[in-house]
Amino acid sequence: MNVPDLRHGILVEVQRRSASVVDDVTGAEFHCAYSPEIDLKNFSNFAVGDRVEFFPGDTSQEALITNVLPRTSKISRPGPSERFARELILAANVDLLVAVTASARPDFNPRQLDRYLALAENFGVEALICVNKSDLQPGLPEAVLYLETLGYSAVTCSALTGFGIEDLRDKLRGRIAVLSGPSGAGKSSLIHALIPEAGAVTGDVRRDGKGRHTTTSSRLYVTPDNVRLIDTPGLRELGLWNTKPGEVSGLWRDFKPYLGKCKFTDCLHRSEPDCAVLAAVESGAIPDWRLQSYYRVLDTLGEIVD
Ligand SMILES: Nc1nc2c(ncn2[C@@H]2O[C@H](COP(=O)(O)OP(=O)(O)OP(=O)(O)O)[C@@H](O)[C@H]2O)c(=O)[nH]1
Ligand SMILES: [Mg+2]
Ligand SMILES: [Zn+2]
Repeated sequence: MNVPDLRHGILVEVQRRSASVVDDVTGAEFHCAYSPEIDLKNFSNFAVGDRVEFFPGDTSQEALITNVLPRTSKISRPGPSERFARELILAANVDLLVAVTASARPDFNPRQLDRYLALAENFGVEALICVNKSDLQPGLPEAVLYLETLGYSAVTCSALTGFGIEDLRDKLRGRIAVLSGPSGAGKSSLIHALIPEAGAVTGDVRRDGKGRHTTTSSRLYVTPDNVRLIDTPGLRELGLWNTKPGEVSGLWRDFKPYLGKCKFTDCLHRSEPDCAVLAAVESGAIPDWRLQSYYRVLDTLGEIVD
């Protein structure tokens, strides 16, 4: 028997009994079954972005994924049955979360944007703010300029006209990125603009301006210039679910200097006396919308919010 020709690759699409793998070296895509020997205890499930060893198949045997390599990061949601007991990995090895927001249609909403930034902080993934639809409303909103002072990077672009797309591409190069953000912000349109051959499905924004849920399955797109982008519908509505109330404020970068300085050690910065965070908002050091977005996340912990 021949020695199996084992290769390394990345999962670009995952189904129940099989997955598509892109070969690290050749860039070719293989449709593989899973080896029954893989122990998923430490992995929960296969996810797009997972790095694997695989056997590309030959005349006598089908292509087979033989091993999953350790993850450097994961973005997950509660499993379908036992809530909080089992997690479902939505994307693996992500090193950049692009928080996509529209400058208009739907209206720019900094409190909603904060939710995606908190998600990135929570999973230990760097965030990039992407304000799309610059053709409707150019420039960065004031709230985003503030977020830049906290160390967040931001780009403004238009998937429609192509404005800013090369700038965005430069920031994605060499990374495994996920696009997250509300329905209708233009995530699929941006993937299409960045990777025309992807043919990502886009939908018209609903008449009520809320956007239509269009993308239904996850896919990782790989380009020759080393951009790897994951389009996953699950991220759009993901709330923080693996976080305790007391941990949420630590995800707000501008709250950090004040944490531990409140009168109560378990202060949630709502209306407790001698709260250092509330004092900072009062003095104008922290904008009020940051406090409001924090409350919104705190109030909806464990829920799926759209
Ligand atoms: N004017 C303008 N419209 C855009 C732009 N980008 C996307 N759109 C439109 O916005 C709508 C929603 O775009 P999608 O790319 O489907 O949005 P999405 O974020 O993928 O939405 P979901 O898959 O539902 O989460 C579509 O009608 C797009 O044509 C842009 O830069 N400018
Ligand atoms: Mg989409
Ligand atoms: Zn406090």
